[in-house]
Parts: sequence; structure tokens; C-alpha cells
Amino acid sequence: MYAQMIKTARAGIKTRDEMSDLERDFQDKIDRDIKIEPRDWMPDDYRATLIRQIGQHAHSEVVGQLPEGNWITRAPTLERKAILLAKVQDEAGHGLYLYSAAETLGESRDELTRLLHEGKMKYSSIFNYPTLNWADMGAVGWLVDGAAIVNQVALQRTSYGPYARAMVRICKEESFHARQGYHAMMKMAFGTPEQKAMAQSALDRLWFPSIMMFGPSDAESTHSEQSMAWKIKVKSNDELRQQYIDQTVPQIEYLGLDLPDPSLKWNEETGHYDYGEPDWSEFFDVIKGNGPCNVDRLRNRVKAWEDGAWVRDGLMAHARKKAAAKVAAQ
Ligand code: BYC
Repeated sequence: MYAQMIKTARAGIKTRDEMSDLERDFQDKIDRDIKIEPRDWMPDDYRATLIRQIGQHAHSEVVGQLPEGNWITRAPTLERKAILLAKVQDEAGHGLYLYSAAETLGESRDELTRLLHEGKMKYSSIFNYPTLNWADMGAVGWLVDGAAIVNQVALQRTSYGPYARAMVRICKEESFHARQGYHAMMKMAFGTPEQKAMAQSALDRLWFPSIMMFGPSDAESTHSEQSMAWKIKVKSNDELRQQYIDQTVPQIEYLGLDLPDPSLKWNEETGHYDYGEPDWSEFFDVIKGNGPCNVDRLRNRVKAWEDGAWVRDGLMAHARKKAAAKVAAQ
């Protein structure tokens, strides 16, 4: 359904005069901060935009397990292993809440999975970068989950009810993820010179990919104008990026690490940190499928899906058998 809808999605936002009565009533609800629920009327483009964003978000949670899952067997202590295992498991749960939210819009998880596997849907750019050493696990929790929290706290106020409610629970769990990441970074940054160097390297490599998670600049963002008018997004990409940078720089300083971008400077006038522009050509390349790990990540996801077919088939056969037994007993 999403694949069909996106083909008909129109460009540009309608003025009030161009709206039908239904569209005007819908926009009034949005303007009064009344949540839109699954059975409410909604414009097709609103539905398609939500399916795209929620589906992409769900895929990110699931694909996001891969860079960390890779380190479970190599965690330095039993405690770190247990923590990482719990975190990676949480990410699967987040994917499930989000696929369920997409289902309330009429799009099945199987269809979204098919679109991901065929390269027709995206997942967050950040997961196309490799995690090279143990400090990267700390940096992912701290920087990547930290960025996810900034984005998702804002999304708790998104206009679509099931998405907003999924965010509340996800944010609680993300906050544990970010803390465990920062804790691992503290151990490394306050440890031996070799450990500190690993922490610095992780920060240097993951800084720009993390600030690119918020999407292109507002000027380059294709969906922001309409998504903000519909309050699917309540803050712009650049606003969220700035908020994240402002909260993260003092955390870098506390760790005693060097700033990963020489342009990072407190600006008294704006009351924010100035920062250097990420390499946007790299970002667009990564989201087109040409990042360092895109091919690997997708191959792993497709393999996991195919390897798990027997579990899904078994569950479906059991459900059919139970349903048939229920009918026979009536
Ligand atoms: N990566 O018009 P724009 C986690 C695409 S998981 C890839 O600004 P929008 C975690 C965008 O789709 C957290 N693609 O888009 C999990 C569009 O392409 P199309 C993940 C990106 O949607 C496990 C084009 O660029 N969080 O933290 O208005 C372990 C133009 O962009 C990205 C979410 O998914 C990107 N970073 O705004 C550890 C949050 N950015 O479709 C951690 C939910 C942009 O036109 N999503 N694109 O071909 C959002 O809030 C919004 O979708 C975004 C982008 C702010 C990301």
C-alpha cells in the first residue's frame, strides 16, 4: 500500500482555500493539538508520510542492532556483556512497537520488511558506519542513543497518537541506553592512555555521522515543511541538531576528550555552540546505499529474515490449527 501511495504523493502544501472540508477539519484538529487516531479520517499524504517515517524508524531500530550485536561476544566483562545484551534486545522491542504503530495505518510489517529488503525504504544513516573497537560501543550508546533521545522526546508530541505513545516508552529505555554508553566512555576516558585514545578515536569517527542523524539541513529537507504543518515533526532538523550539540559538548569536556570538530565554539550572542557543517555529500551518498556498511547490513537483515522463515511458518501453522480446533468445537 505504501509503495502505491508514495507514487501519488503530491508536492507542496495546500493553502486553507485549497483544502476540502475534510482536510480543513483535519488541519483544525492538528492546530488544536488533538491527536489523530487510527480510525480518524486523514489525508492520504499524511498517512503515507507517517508510514515512511515510522517504517524507517522501525527499520533503524532493527538494523541498529547489528553494529552492537557484533560486540556481544567480545564485551570485556560479564557485566558489560549482560548490559549490551539487554540494550540490543530493547532495540528489537522498539522495532516491534513501531511496526505495530505502522500497522494501525494499514501497512503490514511484512510489507515494510519487503520494501526494506528490496532497498525501497531507508534506515538511519548512522548504522552504515562500522564499530571498530570496544569504545565504539560506549560512543554508540552515548552519541547515537543520545541523538535518538533528542529526536524522540520531540516526537512524543507528534500528532499521530500511536506514534506519540510508542515514543514515551521508547524514550524511557533509550535513556538507560545513553547512560550505559556514557558510563562505558567514562571508564575508557578515565582509564589508561591507550583506553583514552580509543575513546577519542570513537568520538572523532562517530561525531559527524551522529549529527547527520537529524537529517539534512532545513534548507535541503524535502519533507519538513509539510511534516511540520501536520505536526508529524514538531521541531526542525537543524533545531534538534543544535539542541543535541549544545547538550553534548559539555559531556565531551567532562570526559577530558578533545572536541571532534575545531569549529565547535560557544557563541555568547546566540547562546548556542557554533559547529562545522558535516560533509553532506557523504550523507547523501550513505542514504543512497553507498556507505561503508550498507551492503553488509542489508545482506545480514535479509539472511536473518530468511533463516527465521521456519519460525514464522511454525507459528502460523500453530495459529491455524488452534483456530480450526476452535471452529470445530463450536
Ligand atoms: N538516515 O526531508 P527530510 C536508534 C532521508 S534508531 C537516513 O529531512 P524527514 C538506535 C529522508 O528519509 C533511531 N535517511 O526527512 C537503534 C528523506 O528521504 P526520502 C532512528 C535520512 O523524514 C538501535 C530525505 O533524507 N530515529 O537510535 O522529514 C541502536 C530528506 O530528509 C536521514 C528515527 O528514525 C537519516 N539520518 O526527517 C542504537 C527518528 N535523515 O524518504 C540506536 C524518526 C533524512 O524522501 N525520524 N533522511 O527518500 C525522523 O525524525 C525523521 O524521519 C528525520 C528526517 C528527522 C530522520
